[in-house]
Formats: sequence, C-alpha cells, structure tokens
Amino acid sequence: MTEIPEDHPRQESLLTRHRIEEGVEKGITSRQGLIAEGRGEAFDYLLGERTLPSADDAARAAAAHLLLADRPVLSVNGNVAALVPGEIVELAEAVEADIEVNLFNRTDERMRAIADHLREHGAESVKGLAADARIPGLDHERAKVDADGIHAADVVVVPLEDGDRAEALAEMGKTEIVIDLNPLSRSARSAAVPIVDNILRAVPNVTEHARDLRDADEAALERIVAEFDPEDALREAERAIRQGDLE
Ligand code: PTJ
Repeated sequence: MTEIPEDHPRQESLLTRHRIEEGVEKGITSRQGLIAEGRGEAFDYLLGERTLPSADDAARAAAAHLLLADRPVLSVNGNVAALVPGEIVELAEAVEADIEVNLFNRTDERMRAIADHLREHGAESVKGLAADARIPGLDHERAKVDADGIHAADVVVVPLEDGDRAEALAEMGKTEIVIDLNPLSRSARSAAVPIVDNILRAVPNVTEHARDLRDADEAALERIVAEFDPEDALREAERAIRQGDLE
C-alpha cells in the first residue's frame, strides 16, 4: 500500500480503509463490508469524526447494562473483526461477556477465519460456530446463533448491523446495544442503547466506562440505565449531522 504521510488530513480514515481492505484480503471481511465502511465514513465526516456528548452518555449506559447483565454477548461481524479485534476482546474481559461471530454473508471459511483472528487477539473462547439455535422470524444466515450464546443472552452488543436482526433480537426481549454511525438506521432505532459513533472510538469508550463503573453498586448502575433516553441520543446525533458545525 502507498505510505500515508502522518500529516495527511484524512490519515485516520485512510488507515481505516486499509484495515478493511486487509480484512477482505484475509477472508475476514465481506466485499459488502467495503461499501458499509464507505457509508459509515460519510456519516462520521458529517459528525466531525468525534464522539458527541450524547454518544458518550450512550457508551456509559451501555457499560452499565453490560455490568448488570447475567449473560452479555458481543456480536462480531467481518467489519468489526477487521477494525477492532483487540478492543472487542478487552471489552469482553472488562464486562465478562461472551464473544460470538454472527455473519450476514456466512460461510464456514469466514466463520473460522474470524474466530482464529479473534483468538490471535487474545480471545479465549469464541462462539458462533455451533449454530445450534435460530432467531425466530429471520430467514437469512444471521438467524443462526449458539444456544448458549446470543440465543440465551439478556444483553447483546450488535455493532454495524443490518436492521432485520436488530429488530428480531429486540422482539425476543433482549436488551440491545447498537453501535452505528447512522442515527436513522433501523438497528439504531430498535436499540435500547444506540451508540451513534465510530466503532473505533465507541468500543474502547464503553470499556473505559465499564472500568470506571466496576465498583459501582447495582442501584447506581440502574440509575445510569434509567436516566438514559435513546430518543434523545438519536435526536442529538441527527441534529449534529443535519446542522453540522464542521470547523
Ligand atoms: O460481515 P458480514 O457478512 O456480517 O456483513 C457485514 C456488513 C457490514 C457488510 C452488513 O452488516 C451490512 O451490509 O451492513 P449495512 O446494512 O451496510 O449497515 C452497516 C451500518 O454500519 C451502516 O449504517 C453504516 O453507517 C454503519 N457503519 C459503517 N462503518 C461504521 C459504522 N458504524 C460505526 N462505525 C463504523 N466504523
């Protein structure tokens, strides 16, 4: 790849593109993942490539939900694995969550490549390969989940998701934490906690909040959860995108 100078104004996003490209070359990310990345980049540009205060509140509420959960699971697809493999493992450790691979464009090769990639980044166990349960009401590959993973989870983190599964999981009564740069997406709109932020910033931010809240008692965590309003968070993100005050 062409060397990207450190002072290049788009250095960060060019490096991110390169990671996604590498993911495709390694058989981790789907080719559609390239398109998803482009869409995300456009929203991030309009947000000023920063974490809005409302997204930070959402990350804190997400951390509180995860710490309160009995069976939290972090769902990983090809873009997530390419962009934040080590950060997902750190979050899983901080909140004692399982990691499960769940793909829209599911093949055995990609499932295995992603599980291996996550193990190389420190994951001790990776679910998703058993696929011994189904999410009701979904007829595509994303319906395939592990009975002791996403199927049994009470809180699920679903980053960069398509709307169908997000809605189906919400229908199953699970608390959903969605990370998506598009505040108008169906996934963000069906989430108990929509984090409208780049996954590169959002995952480490949730981990930081989780570490900060590690010693908080249940009542304090429940207060953080109760005080968070998903409608406000979506409205705030949409306002920032529409009104944009880019410097
Ligand atoms: O790996 P697979 O087979 O499961 O496929 C994964 C993709 C991402 C290809 C699939 O889920 C898909 O097509 O997703 P969509 O419908 O394009 O939705 C992806 C959403 O993620 C869009 O709303 C994007 O704006 C958003 N997005 C893209 N990149 C980022 C992002 N959100 C946060 N951080 C990003 N870096």
